[in-house]
Amino acid sequence: MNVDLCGVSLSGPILNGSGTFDAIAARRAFGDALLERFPFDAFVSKTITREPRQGNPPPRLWEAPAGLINSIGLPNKGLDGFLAHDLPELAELPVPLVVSVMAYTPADLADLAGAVAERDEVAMVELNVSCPNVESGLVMGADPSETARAVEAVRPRADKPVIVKLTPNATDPAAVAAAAEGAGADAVSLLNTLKGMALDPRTREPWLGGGSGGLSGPAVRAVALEQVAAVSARVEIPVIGMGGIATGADAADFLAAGARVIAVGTESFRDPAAGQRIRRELSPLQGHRHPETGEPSGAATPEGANSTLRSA
Ligand code: RRO
Repeated sequence: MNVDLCGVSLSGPILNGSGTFDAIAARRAFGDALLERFPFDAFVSKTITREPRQGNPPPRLWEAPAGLINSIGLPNKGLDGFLAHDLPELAELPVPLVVSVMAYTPADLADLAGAVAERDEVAMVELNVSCPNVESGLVMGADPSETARAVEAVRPRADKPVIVKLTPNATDPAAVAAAAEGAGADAVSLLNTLKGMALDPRTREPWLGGGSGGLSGPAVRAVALEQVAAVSARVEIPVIGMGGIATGADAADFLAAGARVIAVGTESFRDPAAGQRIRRELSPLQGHRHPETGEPSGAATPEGANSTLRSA
């Protein structure tokens, strides 16, 4: 099941969604067994920022029907803390490392992405553009030209593949994907969480310390599948599909909709070994795929996958 993602060879098509699997804590809990049976074929770090951040006040999670609303607020050690403490541990993982970065201006994003991309331990950089550009007040990833500006700033600073993580909270995510591609992105990943809110049932005040949050899990799967299909139809660069994938059949659907590889997110909170299980369940559904293009070649239609999407 070898897959080429932007020139990086992966031993399969399963990634994690950024921020949904703490590999450093898992290594502490499970020891080297984690490395021997690592659930993903590439590992995506939690998003980092230039400066350390505390994150949002608690509560940070709300369990929704078939999903989760989070308002974590990007707690992280900042670039220096990440490079000193987390990167050496993440470099021990047996799969290529993708580091997710976020900043509040294109120039700061370029500085951060450049500092990360120059490290040998890092295979690819993912730009999390689900945040406002403080210069324009617009959420970078909600607007095609803002996204293009961010990617244009990063492109000359990173000699590694650059993935743009798309937000579903855009009028036309496929137009944002096309803008990212036009500005030099090597891949897009989608989707990040959908804006959501929950009220405390006793007070009717916002439950989450951050006020509102982002919805993920099976509740968003149909939305994600539609956006992955729309984006895949619009761009030539590889698409990393995610949003509520919980089974091999779900993964097969996203691949049939045009994703080159898929990512498991919220399901890993329920079952830390979900990535492995999904890989196992997907394998008999996949048939033979070309390792570089991801195209199926003459094999049977994967069960659970809507192959008409490919020819549509
Ligand atoms: O940290 C978060 O609260 C967070 C981030 Br940076 C993100 O990109 N998506 C999300 O659902 N939560």
